[in-house]
Amino acid sequence: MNFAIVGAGGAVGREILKVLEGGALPVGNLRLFGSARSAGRTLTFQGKEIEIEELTHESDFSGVDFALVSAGAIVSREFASVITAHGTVMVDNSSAFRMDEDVPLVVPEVNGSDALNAPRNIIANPNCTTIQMVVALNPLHQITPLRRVHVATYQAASGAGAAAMAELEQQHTDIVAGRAPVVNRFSAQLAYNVIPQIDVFTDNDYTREEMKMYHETKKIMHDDNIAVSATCVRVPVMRAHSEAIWVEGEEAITVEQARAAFASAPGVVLADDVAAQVYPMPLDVAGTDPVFVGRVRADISGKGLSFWAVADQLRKGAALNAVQIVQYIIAHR
Ligand code: 3JN
Repeated sequence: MNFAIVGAGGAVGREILKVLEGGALPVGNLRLFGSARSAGRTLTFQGKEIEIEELTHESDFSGVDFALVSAGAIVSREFASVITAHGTVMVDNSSAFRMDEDVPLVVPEVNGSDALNAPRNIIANPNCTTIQMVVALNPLHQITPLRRVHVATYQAASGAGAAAMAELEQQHTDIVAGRAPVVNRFSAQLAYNVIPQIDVFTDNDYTREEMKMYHETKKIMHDDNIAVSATCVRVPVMRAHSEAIWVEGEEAITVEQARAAFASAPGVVLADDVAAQVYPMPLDVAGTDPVFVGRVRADISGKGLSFWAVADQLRKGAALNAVQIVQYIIAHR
């Protein structure tokens, strides 16, 4: 089968290339697309150099079965018709189409079959924080319908792209050398700091990132009655997002029930042994595929349940989930 990666030079694009390099999909021909700036550069795939083509309105996607697109919402909106013109299925990593009724929003462990009904040939990959949360919420939702979710996220620099990761590293270098750190990618210095803002603020004083978690969770889980209140925070971690999650369902969920559900849930690894100080941390999780869950405990303030979930934002939060959507379609159509 023939594939394209759009935004191949970005942090997610390069991670998609890595996932494909590992043999995740039956790649016949692979084409790479990028902006005018990255066009002409080459990337190596299976020992072969592939040149990045500039994405233009004249780009011809005929013969491409699936395009994995990660170049931001503006590019996705502008070029969706070019990419899908000849029947190519576009798996889009941006927020451009996520809430459109005729575009499925898919996390294969939760609602894979939604990917089989994509009338516009566009399938949306959810926001990274939502992906890892719903993978962990879904097994609990099978025990009793979840009604309220409170989450605080601890999001790595990787979520803001390769340049943001480089900025965090440079800030540490500059501070150690006695130089003033340069701030470009975030609203404040990230090194030795945490920033309680991801994306812009909306009218209700939640940020757009927080509202993505609210809306996308309902759509993926097919339940309009799950209300998510999120506080999204950037932390000086290079890769892998962490989330402190509190849930309340129609019925109480015991810790034993929750642990058993997590232990058998697809895509989840339960790493929870506080006596041995075992809990997931981003340094250990970076570069891996699953959503790791730990610190499962009963809520002492009511009938809820609290836990901690960590996943690599570039893999399950972006590249891997997109590839798994394609795998699901190939296996089921
Ligand atoms: O900052 C993060 O950790 C995740 C960022 C996601 C993001 C950043 C810029 C634009 C998105 C997204 O995936 O929702 C978008 C967007 O597509 O709107």
